[in-house]
Amino acid sequence: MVKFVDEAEIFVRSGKGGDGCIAFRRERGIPKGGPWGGDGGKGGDVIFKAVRNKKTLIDFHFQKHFYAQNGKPGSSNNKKGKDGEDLIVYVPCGTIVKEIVNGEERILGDLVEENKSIVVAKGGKGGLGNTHFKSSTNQTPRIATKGEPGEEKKIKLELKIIADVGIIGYPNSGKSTLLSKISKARPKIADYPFTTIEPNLGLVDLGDYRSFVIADIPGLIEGASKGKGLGIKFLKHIERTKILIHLLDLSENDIINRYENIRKELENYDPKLVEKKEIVVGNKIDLEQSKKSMEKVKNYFKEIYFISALTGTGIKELLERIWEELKND
Ligand SMILES: Nc1nc2c(ncn2[C@@H]2O[C@H](COP(=O)(O)OP(=O)(O)OP(=O)(O)O)[C@@H](O)[C@H]2O)c(=O)[nH]1
Ligand SMILES: [Mg+2]
Repeated sequence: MVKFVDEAEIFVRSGKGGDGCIAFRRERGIPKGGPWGGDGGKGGDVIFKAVRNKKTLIDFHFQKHFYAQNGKPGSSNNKKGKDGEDLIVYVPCGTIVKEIVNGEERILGDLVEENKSIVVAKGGKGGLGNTHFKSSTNQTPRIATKGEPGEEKKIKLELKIIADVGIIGYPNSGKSTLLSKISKARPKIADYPFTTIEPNLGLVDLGDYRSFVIADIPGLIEGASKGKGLGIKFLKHIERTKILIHLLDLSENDIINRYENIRKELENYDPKLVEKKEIVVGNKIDLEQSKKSMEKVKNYFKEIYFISALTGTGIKELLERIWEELKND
């Protein structure tokens, strides 16, 4: 399985409780009003919640501080201060939440299922207004308590990532070139087959909090399921991806045959692989000899995207299309 661990360290602070109030009743017709100060409101909690439309922890590399609202102080007329609002922080499903205390990690929770949430920092209790301190011996207490402070914590988030998208295709079709164009991954690229001998992973950041993980796997050829070339041992890395990008080198001959060969190899390995959503992409359209093939493949495939992984042509549209598919899952 293609897995890598995404990590982030952040700081959270729950809201402080509002202070209790000291006040006395002063109304016409009530000459000696008693204590009348309200309690402070509770501080807001910091809550982490698992959501499916987040795939990575990338947002937490930009925003690192999360503060819930403080409770408001109580006021006269025995009015309680407003509670501070909770802060809900959304994390991808599968995130492990740890607290770091003096360099030691302690697991607070494991947000695997969608919508599961945990309170990471509890808001402070509100203080008591002087109304609470009235007694037979003290009719006019000048005492109220302060709100409790919020909790401050250093949090480590960890996410084991499974690639959302796998790039497959013949050797030399440009899989690693595409990966390096759309992510910070720097796989080896060369004009000979089987340059890639281990899968590579990259994180694609589309902006607007949209990101996904894509894996480039070593080239496949006819007979791969019987051990030809590098074989199919790497296909297990794409078993759990949601989408396959099937990359075609349009500058080659025999494109459709090659496509079908790979489909057969996938099926031999695991019939489920051919049921997976596949987006077909014709690469190397910057080359003169690719022009002819573009017409041919357009007629063969219901949907096909044309790109040049080298120059970047068509890549934006392709990524948006991938996102369309991912966001609904
Ligand atoms: N002209 C042109 N060349 C490309 C394009 N994409 C990739 N190439 C070239 O094609 C060759 C193979 O690219 P790679 O990205 O290594 O191909 P790969 O599919 O990862 O190959 P393997 O790892 O061997 O399976 C390199 O020389 C790339 O520079 C493209 O869009 N246009
Ligand atoms: Mg490669």
